[in-house]
Amino acid sequence: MMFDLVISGGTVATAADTFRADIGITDGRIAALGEGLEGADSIDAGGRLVLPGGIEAHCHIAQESATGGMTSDDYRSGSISAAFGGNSCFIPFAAQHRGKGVTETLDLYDSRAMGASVIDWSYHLIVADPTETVLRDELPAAFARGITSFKVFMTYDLMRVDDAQFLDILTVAKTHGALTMVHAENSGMIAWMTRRLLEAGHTAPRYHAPSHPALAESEAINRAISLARLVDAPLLIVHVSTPEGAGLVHDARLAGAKIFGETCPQYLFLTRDDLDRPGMEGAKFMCSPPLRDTATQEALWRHIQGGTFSLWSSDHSPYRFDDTGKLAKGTDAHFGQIANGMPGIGLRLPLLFSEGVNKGRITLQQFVALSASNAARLYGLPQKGSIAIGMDADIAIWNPQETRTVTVKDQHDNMDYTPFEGRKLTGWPTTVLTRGRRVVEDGRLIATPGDGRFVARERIDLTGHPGATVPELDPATNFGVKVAP
Ligand code: DUC
Ligand code: ZN
Ligand code: ZN
Repeated sequence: MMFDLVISGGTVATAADTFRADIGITDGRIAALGEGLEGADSIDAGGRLVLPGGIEAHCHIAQESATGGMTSDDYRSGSISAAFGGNSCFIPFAAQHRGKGVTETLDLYDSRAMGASVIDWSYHLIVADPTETVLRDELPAAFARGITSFKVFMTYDLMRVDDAQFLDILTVAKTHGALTMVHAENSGMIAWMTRRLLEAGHTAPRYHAPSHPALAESEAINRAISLARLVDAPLLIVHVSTPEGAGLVHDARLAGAKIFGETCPQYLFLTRDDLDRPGMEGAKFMCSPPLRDTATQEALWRHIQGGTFSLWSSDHSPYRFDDTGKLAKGTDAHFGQIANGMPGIGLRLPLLFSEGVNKGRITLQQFVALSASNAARLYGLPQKGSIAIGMDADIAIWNPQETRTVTVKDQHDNMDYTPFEGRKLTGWPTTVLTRGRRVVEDGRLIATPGDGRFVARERIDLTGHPGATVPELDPATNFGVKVAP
């Protein structure tokens, strides 16, 4: 049998196994795994690892903030830099702003992504204005359109939902099989700390860290988990940055709640000391939640090893170090006026491979799970995230021995800095395919903008997560109220 393309001689790894095999690809799908396969076209993967293409499941692309700032990456540059970082699919956000509908928001993002992305994509929908129409009509319509994850904010005055609105969204999401995601930080604590710091004259970027205390995260995570448990809805806590927060995710999972956790490279590779650079340089390291300390890094590695985190995402939020981004409010701006976020879409996987797999902290199987397989399962992409017959031929070929020093010049995003500058990493993706099509080959861009496709996603796969409605919500137990016989 002649395949369209054969990847030969590589070592294939999935979230379950590592084995030697050729991969036969026809019509964009994996058609065979075997030995001595023949194809009309071929890629020699001798001495390389052949992995499922990464799924970057948390990144901000062509997204305007509620205050009007625009990320510096669009779907062309964002998808290209994702591909150079070993990703064959990504899921940025489509952000609803107050007063706007969900359908018009999704239409807007379609116009930004179509014809621009070099890899397959979907969106998570940020819900900032959960009106009756949104809850009744527009969220179900978004779900029917294949947008099966909704994100809410517990902080940011122009974005946040209150607890009752959060419950409404969790309930609609649960009814349809969608996954709710949450940015969990206590808004009042942040506002209060910010005011106190500014009153004391502390305006420099370094004060961003104390303005977002660890307790603000753990309080909000605890509340978010409680809300999800009340209605027995699945909930993903994004960008967990503290051991306390990770502990809450871990405990909730043990208690049988459908809670999932995500962390990001910045919390394991950088610390709040990075905010302490001269002048405004620290602004490059401002993200929310903020960077913490080295003890946190170690604790978060243990939570990765122990399985607390299902997702490892870049939270790529590209704001340049100029007046289009970090310096939009001038060089005298106080920390509360500076855009939150940092870039890293092209380095998410090399960082984890080098420091995780190569240093023996995690197995190759854990790497594959964190880079692709778990995201595929949680976000309804059953055709992606593994290497098996019938699946999309979304594949990343890695050279596990190659060492490079990270520099902004080698990034493919629209940024003018990388927070990981100067870091020496071993293990890099060299070739990436989406649906059997070369996107990047041996470090060269092959695909053209528009080659990527929108992927309509399915409901979250909750196999292995039993339900547990609380008595107070269960009509079958008379809402937990005993009635005299
Ligand atoms: N939250 C994110 O998820 N990304 C960037 C900034 C933020 O607050
Ligand atoms: Zn967030
Ligand atoms: Zn984010």
